[in-house]
Formats: sequence, structure tokens, C-alpha cells
Amino acid sequence: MAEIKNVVVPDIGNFKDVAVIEVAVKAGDKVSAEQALISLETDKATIDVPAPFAGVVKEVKVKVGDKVSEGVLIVTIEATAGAAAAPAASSAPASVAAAPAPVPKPAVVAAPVAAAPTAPVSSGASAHASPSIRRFARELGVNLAQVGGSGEKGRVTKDDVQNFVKRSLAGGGTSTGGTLPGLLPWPDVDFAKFGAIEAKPLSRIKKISGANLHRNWVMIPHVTQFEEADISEMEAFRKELGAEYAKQNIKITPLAFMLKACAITLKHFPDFNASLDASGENLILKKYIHIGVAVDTPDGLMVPVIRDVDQKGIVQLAKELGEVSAKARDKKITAADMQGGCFTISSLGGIGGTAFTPIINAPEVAILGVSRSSMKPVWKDGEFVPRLMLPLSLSYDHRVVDGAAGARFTTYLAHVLSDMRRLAL
Ligand code: CAO
Repeated sequence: MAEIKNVVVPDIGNFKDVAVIEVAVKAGDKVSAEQALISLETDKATIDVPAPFAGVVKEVKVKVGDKVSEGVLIVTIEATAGAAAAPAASSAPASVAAAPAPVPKPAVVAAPVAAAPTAPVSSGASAHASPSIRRFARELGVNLAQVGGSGEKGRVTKDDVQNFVKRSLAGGGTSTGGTLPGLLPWPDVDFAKFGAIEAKPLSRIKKISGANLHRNWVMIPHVTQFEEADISEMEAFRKELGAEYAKQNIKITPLAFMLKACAITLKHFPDFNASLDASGENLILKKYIHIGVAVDTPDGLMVPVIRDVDQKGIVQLAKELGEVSAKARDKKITAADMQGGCFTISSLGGIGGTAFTPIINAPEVAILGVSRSSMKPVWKDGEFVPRLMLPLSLSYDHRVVDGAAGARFTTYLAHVLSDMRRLAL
């Protein structure tokens, strides 16, 4: 005959009178070994108490809100014939009907702490949920950070996860490209109620680049690192070179120097000249340096790629830059011209601004934003001297690049730009 065994609160360290925050089973439920029965919460951690063996729950002896300590009876379970105690407890006695069944090691997660206001991304680690709910969410591929918690103190419950999945499946396409799981739908406002309006359809390029930008913004945990490079010497040289090549109709802009400096820096930091593969588990390091350049056209943004930048000189790069931007603006650019990039430069220096946060061009790892240079007083050798400073904004994928590496990259890049000799290396 099947035995009915007691399951008690196992050793949970020094905690006493711990609150039951979730009861995951009821009488009649079939449970498997290790399945969570109840969740407990201390001020430091959330603990799942798992079933020590498979069987059918006969009685549940606790309810949400009860306070329990080690040894308190939680449930009774009629063990499935032949069910062995879970491995963690296999050496303990399991056959005496009235004796408490040995309970496997409880699953513990640290209690949530408030995420830093600047935390670039949430993987769900800061969501308030018990280990069993975390496991449930993981099995369904749900990011807990996106699920609103309706439980006590904002805790995410099983119902919250299920409702989230239902909402996500029901959230079909909208004019804004689909509702992201957990987000409110785009506001549908009758603007004409407030004054005259005119509808202007987005260009084809804007629609394509918009969808890409949206995906990249949502899927990549961006961090932007800012830096200023002293380009006083570089600018003097650029002007000289510019006068020389004007006759050949080659315009030497700061961007040609930026391309070269980035190629040198990418060589020095190979993890930036790389892409995550589709599985997200491998970084593909590239042995070539092709750099995309964002070009503003009347129809929208295009990013032609300049190949083997490390192997070309400033004049050649300036020439190619002129050619590709003209091609983009004349709508002659092909899909092949925009493929194969390892890194992107987006320069708004010809327009203005002091800094911005560019969006990474997936599957690249980083993008450099360049703003307008300006003369600034710089403290040098005991006095302020006027120097031409170029603002740089590097956005990088924080899954691949650590903050320290991001800062090293921009520092190195600024160094290369301020020391012309390094461009020749
Ligand atoms: N600081 C100061 N002046 C700068 C500068 C900088 N960082 N960068 C360029 N300039 C100057 C150039 O020297 C040039 O001056 P002159 O006409 O007096 O010689 C002027 O600004 C215009 O430069 P340009 O725009 O013709 O050339 P470029 O090589 O700097 O840029 C290109 C080429 C194609 C990148 C640019 O035309 C462009 O389209 N920029 C916009 C990119 C963009 O939209 N990015 C945003 C993407 S996210 O939406």
C-alpha cells in the first residue's frame, strides 16, 4: 500500500518564523520529486521548498502568510509506488510513514535589490519572484523584468507570468510595428480634434531603418561612453592636405581621419571588431576592418561600408567617402555596398551638437558618434591654452564590452587622434 509521508520545512539556516509567500500545490495535485511545494521569504532571500519524492498531495498544512521554521509540517504526500527520495536526501530514512520525509536542498535566490538608476538593462534578475516562478518564466522564455507583479510587495506570481504570455501572444501587429511584451499599446489619438493636421507617409528607407533601429535599441543593452579628443594638430594638417587635394576634387573632411583612427583603435581592441553570433554564445572576431558610415539622405539614413580601412591612406579614404555619400544621396547605393561592416561611425560634426547616443548597428558591437569640434580652454603645463576639441560618443553592447573596456577604447582613440604620428602606424 502507498505510504503517506510528512514533508517538513528543511534546514533553512538560522532563519525562524519565515513567511510563506506562495503555496504552489493543493490536495490532489500530482507532484514530481524536486517540484516546488511552497516558497518562503526572509528579508535576505526567497526559498523554494521542493518535494522530496513524487506522489500525490494529500493535505496542505500551511497557507500564505503563515510563519514557519525548520521542522514545521508543510504537506503530506502519498508517495508514488517505488518513488525514491530525491538524490540530495537519499541517505536519510524514507520508509517510515509518520517520519518526516527528507527534503532536498531548498532552492534559494537573493532578495531583489533596487536596480541602479543607470543600469542599462534588466535580465529579470531584479524582479521580485520566487525560484519556482523564475524557473516557470525561464521555461516559457519570459523576461521577468517585463512582467508586472501583482503579489504582495510587487511580487510576480504564476498568474502574472501566464497573463503576460497570453497578452504577448494576443498582441498582434500595430502601426508602430507591434506591441512589445508587457508594454502598453501605442496611443491612438485623433490629432485632428486639436487642430489642422496632415499625414506624411514614412519613406521606404525610414520604414526599413526604423524597424532595424527599433530592434537594436530594444535588444542591445547600450551604454554610451563620452570623450573629447584634442584634434588641433590633426585639423592643421587636414587643412594643408585639403588645399592640396582640392584641385583633384577630393574633399578631406575630419571623417577620413576618424575612419583611420577607428581602424587603428579597432585593431588594438579586437573585441570591438566583432559580432555576437546568432546563439549569443560566441563572439566572432573579424580579421578585416570594414567600417560603415551613416549618411543622411533626403529619404532617410543609409550606411554604406568602406572596406579594409586599415589598409588605406587618408586621401584614399576621403575619396571613397565622397563617392559613397554621393552614391547614397543619388539613390545609387546597392544592398551589397551596405553589407559586411564591423563598426559604424555616425558623424553629425558637419551639423552641430555636443554629444549624442548613437544606436548600435546590429550585429556590430559598437558605434562611434562624432559631434562638432570647438575651441576650448585646456589646462596644459600650468596655463589654459586654446585647443580644438572633438566630442566623441561611443555606444557599445554591454553584453560584450565592459565599462572599463569602453573607456579604454575611447581614451585610446582620442590619443590616436591627438597624436598624428599614430595614424601612420
Ligand atoms: N567638427 C567640426 N566640423 C566638422 C566636423 C566636426 N566633427 N565634421 C565635419 N565638419 C565640417 C567639414 O569639415 C565640412 O566643413 P567645410 O565645408 O567648411 O569644409 C562640413 O563640416 C561639412 O562636412 P560634410 O558633412 O560634408 O562631410 P563629413 O565627411 O563630415 O560627413 C557624411 C560626410 C556623409 C557623414 C555627412 O554628410 C552626413 O551625412 N552626416 C550625417 C550622418 C547622420 O545622419 N548621422 C546620424 C545617424 S543616426 O540618425
